[in-house]
Amino acid sequence: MARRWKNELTQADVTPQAAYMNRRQVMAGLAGLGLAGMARPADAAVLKPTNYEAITQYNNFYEFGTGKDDPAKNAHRLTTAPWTIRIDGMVERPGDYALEDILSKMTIEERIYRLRCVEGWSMVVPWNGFELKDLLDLAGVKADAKYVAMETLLRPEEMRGQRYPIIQWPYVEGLRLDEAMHPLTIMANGIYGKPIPNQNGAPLRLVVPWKYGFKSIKSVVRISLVDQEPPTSWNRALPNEYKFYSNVNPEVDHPRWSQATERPIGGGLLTKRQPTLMFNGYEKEVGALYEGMDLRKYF
Ligand SMILES: Nc1nc2c(c(=O)[nH]1)N[C@H]1C(S)=C(S)[C@@H](COP(=O)(O)O)O[C@H]1N2
Ligand SMILES: [Mo]
Repeated sequence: MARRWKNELTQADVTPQAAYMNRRQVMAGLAGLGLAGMARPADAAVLKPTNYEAITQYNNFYEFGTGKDDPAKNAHRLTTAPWTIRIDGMVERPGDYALEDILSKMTIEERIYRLRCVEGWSMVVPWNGFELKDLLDLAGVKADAKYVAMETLLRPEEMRGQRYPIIQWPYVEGLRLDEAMHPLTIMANGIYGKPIPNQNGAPLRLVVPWKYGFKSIKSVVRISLVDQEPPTSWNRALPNEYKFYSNVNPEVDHPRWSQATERPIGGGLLTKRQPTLMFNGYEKEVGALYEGMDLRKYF
């Protein structure tokens, strides 16, 4: 399948790190994901160290606790195989899709993306994954579908955070269909050429790089094509603070803090805050999706 979008970030933009991954480890990881033929990211990875630790130990995944280090401590309890994803609603071929069947039909590639959390911190993550559009095409989206709704696994026995009503479980998110079909929108099953760690949303999570991190729902078990704007977890919890779109926008402050700058994670305590970019730096690619929309109203 042809690449429809090209990385502008290089390995030099990846969150700097302590643990250095050598070429052999990267290639082994790629082989494990069925990516052995994918030379470019491995060649890039050999040039620069990457901060695998920061990305896999500083997480938001409330199903495993609300502390930044809780997911890394607790997520090993999650069983991620076998894994099926129900695709239903307005599709030609609804059903329970086994993850391995999905992956066998997808083209896995590396996408180095900025990740901006609404709390004001950021990372740059080299994901491995496939375009959500390819999965939606597999299921066959019907003409009247307008939105995509997604749901995280509900399994309080393994996800201890779900034993507490921090938010309404399961975690749910959604995109407008054109956002979901955009070539920047991927489903990730790997980081740094290795299988995605549980704390980062194994075995498959959404990544929408121009939106605040909470839109990128983890450990997805259901994808529904619908014709109404679906409910989303953080809008349901705090409707005045989080609305449906949640596009990164340095000019629209959160009601309780500024969104003009962000703190890069993984560079040490002296790391300076940096300016937050419109649409997290992806304005050229996605700005047209929101033409004519009042972004102060639809935030
Ligand atoms: N199911 C689920 N998905 C989730 C979250 C969560 O708590 N539960 N947290 C979100 C938030 S707030 C962010 S910033 C990103 C963090 O992804 P990372 O831990 O891989 O950096 O995941 C998002 N996806
Ligand atoms: Mo977040």
